Amino acid sequence: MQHPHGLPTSLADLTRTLVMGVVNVTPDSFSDGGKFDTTTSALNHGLQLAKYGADIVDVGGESTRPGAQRVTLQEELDRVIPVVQELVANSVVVSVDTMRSEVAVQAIVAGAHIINDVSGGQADPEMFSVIAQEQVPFIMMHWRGHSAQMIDQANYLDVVSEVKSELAAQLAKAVESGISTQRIVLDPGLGFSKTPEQNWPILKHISEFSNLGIPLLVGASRKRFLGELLAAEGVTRPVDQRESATTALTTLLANQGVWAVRVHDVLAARDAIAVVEKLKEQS
Ligand code: PMM
Repeated sequence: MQHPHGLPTSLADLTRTLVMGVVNVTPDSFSDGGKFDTTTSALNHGLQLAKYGADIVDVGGESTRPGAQRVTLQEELDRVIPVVQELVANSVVVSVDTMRSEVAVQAIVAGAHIINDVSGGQADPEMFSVIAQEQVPFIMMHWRGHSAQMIDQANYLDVVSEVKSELAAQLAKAVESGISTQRIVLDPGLGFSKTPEQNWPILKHISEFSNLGIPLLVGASRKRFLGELLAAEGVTRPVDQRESATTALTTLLANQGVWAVRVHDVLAARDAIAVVEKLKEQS
């Protein structure tokens, strides 16, 4: 397993796909909005995910669901920083899901190990210099614009090659700004400026993205494209009934050697990865 440099050794030694558990400290995320919107409930959820085997707990204070409005910097800091501090105090490896360099800086001061930027450094012109300075692993997702606009940006002639080349271009900019390729993780950004149908070719051709030679993270968990796949009689499958499909994807992605999956049900993901690893051991 090719890991980004700068991970805690507890993770750097692992040879399987890692599991990133999601903690959204938001009232409005599509998957778990409102469940963990206080420091205490978010912290308890993060600790629970770690207990179930999350290698990384991803803390986010801003919903990125299509159409969502932005929160203020202060609100994002107030949501995220206390949770990061407490999780780190409990020896949890933490990533922070933010598009703001100021949140990244303060999260790193609070002990966060990884920055996860769904805009891949595009939303905040200072993000690259902060990451270059702080030298933490940096997850760069494919992104075309903020949530309010993303539904209108899902225009592709060839989604796989366009997402790949846009990610490669953003990677080149990060490297020009002084970020080592060895600290970067790429993510095709399922559901971000993509229609439900456009996520499937990306998943089918995930090896195209691995060919960039950078570890990959994939976040498919409970997303709308799974709800549409499983729709019955025209009714989209509800968010809390998309787990088996999520786990099926985790199995396939782990079998293809992706670096990490970002999921809500950590135990299910770890179980799927255990099966994949057991099969890989067989002659
Ligand atoms: N998806 C969401 C939020 N953050 N970060 C990365 N790197 N990749 C993703 O696919 C991703 C993300 C939206 O999902 P959520 O509302 O369940 O957190």
